[in-house]
Amino acid sequence: MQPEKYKIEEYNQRTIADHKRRLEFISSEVKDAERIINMLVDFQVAIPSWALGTGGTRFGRFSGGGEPRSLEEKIEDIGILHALNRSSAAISLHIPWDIPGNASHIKAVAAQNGLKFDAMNSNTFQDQPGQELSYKYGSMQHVNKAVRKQAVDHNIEVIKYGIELGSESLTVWLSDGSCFPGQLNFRKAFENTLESLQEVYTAMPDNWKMFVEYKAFEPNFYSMTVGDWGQSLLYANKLGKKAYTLVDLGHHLPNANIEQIVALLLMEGKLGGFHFNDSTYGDEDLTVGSIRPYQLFLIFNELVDGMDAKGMSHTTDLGWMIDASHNVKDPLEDLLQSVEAIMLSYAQALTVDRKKLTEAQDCNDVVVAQEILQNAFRTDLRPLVAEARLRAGGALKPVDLFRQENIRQQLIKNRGSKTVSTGL
Ligand SMILES: [Mn+2]
Repeated sequence: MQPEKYKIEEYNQRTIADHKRRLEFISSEVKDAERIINMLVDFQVAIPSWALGTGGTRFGRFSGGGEPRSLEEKIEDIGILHALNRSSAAISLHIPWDIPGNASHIKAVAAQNGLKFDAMNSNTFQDQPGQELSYKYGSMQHVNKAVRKQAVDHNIEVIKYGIELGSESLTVWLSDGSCFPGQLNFRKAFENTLESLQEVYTAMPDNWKMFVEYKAFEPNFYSMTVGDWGQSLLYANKLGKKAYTLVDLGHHLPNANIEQIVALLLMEGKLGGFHFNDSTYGDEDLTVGSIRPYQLFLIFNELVDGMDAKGMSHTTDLGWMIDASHNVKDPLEDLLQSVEAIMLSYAQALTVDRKKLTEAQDCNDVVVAQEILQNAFRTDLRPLVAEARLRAGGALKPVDLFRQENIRQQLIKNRGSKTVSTGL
């Protein structure tokens, strides 16, 4: 199903003259264009196995058809994305929605598509068919030790799957919390959760990382037991050096200053992973950069600044993943747009003149500081992002090629129009 190499090359040839003209202009405007292009080529964003179908709503789901019916087909979908943009070289698996029954076969399918396995994701926010004890009142926080043990055992099972696939990290997102005052003893809930996480932490190989993801509300609406970055950081610090906080852009209270959170977590050496999406109100999981592109840029500005201050590798020292869902767009087109928005914000952050910004900050020149950031944000760097794709063998305009090649129609022909992918 992947567009063939020669088709991508033919397509690129048709618009290469326009592209080269734009590239030449921007390369003369921006310092270090060549360095930025090379960094963009290296930067990869993982796609979660649950983002390839329609979902993310508790109301109607409207399948666009051709949704993947199996883990193999999900990998195939990400292979299509990666062939088009050369920036989606990893898949993040969710257990039990996508159990790799035959690990060596699944690894081979991934390798054929040029993909690696990013963080593994456990699920104790739903009861599975045949599950002995219920998570209705929480999992790792539960007042009953047997429920906590079931949640711990599940996470250890997820680690085992991950080891077989070559993954090196586990993301734990807990929906634990309470819906009403008095329902929960906050301290006991925290201590039970910490004890459970410690058992999982101990079961992780030494080269693994644990990402503790927080969320302000939903599905619990009065308290969340890992509700914000402070709580996540508490767990991560108590667990040890393999534990980190994971920031999901949609998991904050409205108007939270996420860029400041990112800066301080990096300063503490405790930012481990990142989930990209966008939202207006809460956790709508919309296309990255579709609502607040300036905020996304400001976050990347802190990411680049904070990683450079610690001598971290942009490509390997943080786990980058999209965590979005789609109900009105084609999921693959949506993901192509999301990756493009991430690359663009990253590129803009790389152009910020940090020396001048520091000078402006040191003499309290608020106006110049703002000018420096907004100048970077308002410079159109799309030709640099397109050039990085071109050099890596991708398409100059991935969404356009996806449509011209009728890829969705081919998927519908192969898989049917009534398929539903597993996920939320
Ligand atoms: Mn997330």
